[in-house]
Amino acid sequence: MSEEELLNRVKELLANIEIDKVKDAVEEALKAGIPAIRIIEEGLGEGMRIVGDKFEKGEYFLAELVAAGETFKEVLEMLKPKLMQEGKALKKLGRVVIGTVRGDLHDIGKNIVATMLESAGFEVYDLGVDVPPEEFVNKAKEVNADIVAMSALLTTTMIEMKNVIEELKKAGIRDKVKVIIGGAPITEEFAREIGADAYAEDAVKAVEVCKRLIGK
Ligand code: B1M
Repeated sequence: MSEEELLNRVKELLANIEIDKVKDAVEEALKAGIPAIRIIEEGLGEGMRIVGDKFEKGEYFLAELVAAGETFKEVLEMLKPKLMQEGKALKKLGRVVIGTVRGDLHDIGKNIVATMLESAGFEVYDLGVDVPPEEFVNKAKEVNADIVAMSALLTTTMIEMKNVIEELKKAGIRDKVKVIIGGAPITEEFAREIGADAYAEDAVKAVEVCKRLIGK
């Protein structure tokens, strides 16, 4: 099978919730020498987009969303060592505090961004999901963060990003940290609107942008 066919297979299996077969297909793609980040973005990520579309159309229900989400997370764990190796980080670039904002439990994309940043050489403090603004601020102060990175997947929770920026201002550290935001509903325009320093559409861009933000 060609690289395209192998990636397409990963995508289709996840999209069709053929959970048992996804890991084998990922193993096969790895054996064929396809980089882990391509398997994540072009295989699993694309498959997940189809799952989301089907959920929206009422063809899939929460059970399918959960099954696809858990599978994605398990495969991500499996690919993490490979991702780290591909990044070949040699030195620490800076400290990043990352989390999914309050009210939001989606963490797959955030986990990919965190892993990619770590593999690129950033020291990453992952606060998990449903993170209240004070927690972002406290951790940023505690570790003397260079960057605060936020993820949101729901249109109803995007606004929490603004609240975090406000809290950073109140704590007097807004000018000491750079703020990057991302997630499916987020746009460059929204980032500008709420006063974030940057937006990245995917994990690869997030690494590029974070390096730029700290002048590397
Ligand atoms: Co939910 N969900 N979900 N969900 N879910 C969406 C987001 C939705 C778009 C599905 C749909 O209707 N089409 C919809 C939101 C609609 C809206 O807001 N307008 C939705 C809904 C409605 C819900 C619930 C409300 C459903 C319910 O209970 N009735 C509920 C909310 C729970 C909550 O958070 N409070 C819910 C729950 C769940 C599960 C728990 C079942 C599960 C999440 C499991 C988990 O994360 N551990 C889930 C899933 C899996 C999805 C979809 C299908 C897939 C999300 C995903 O993991 N994508 C999603 C549909 C979709 O997004 N198309 C959907 C793969 C991942 C790699 O992509 O997260 O976009 P993504 O990350 C990308 C980029 O966005 C970017 O880089 C990543 C890698 O390239 N990125 C960043 C992300 N964060 C970044 C940060 C950065 C930079 C880039 O800088 C800091």
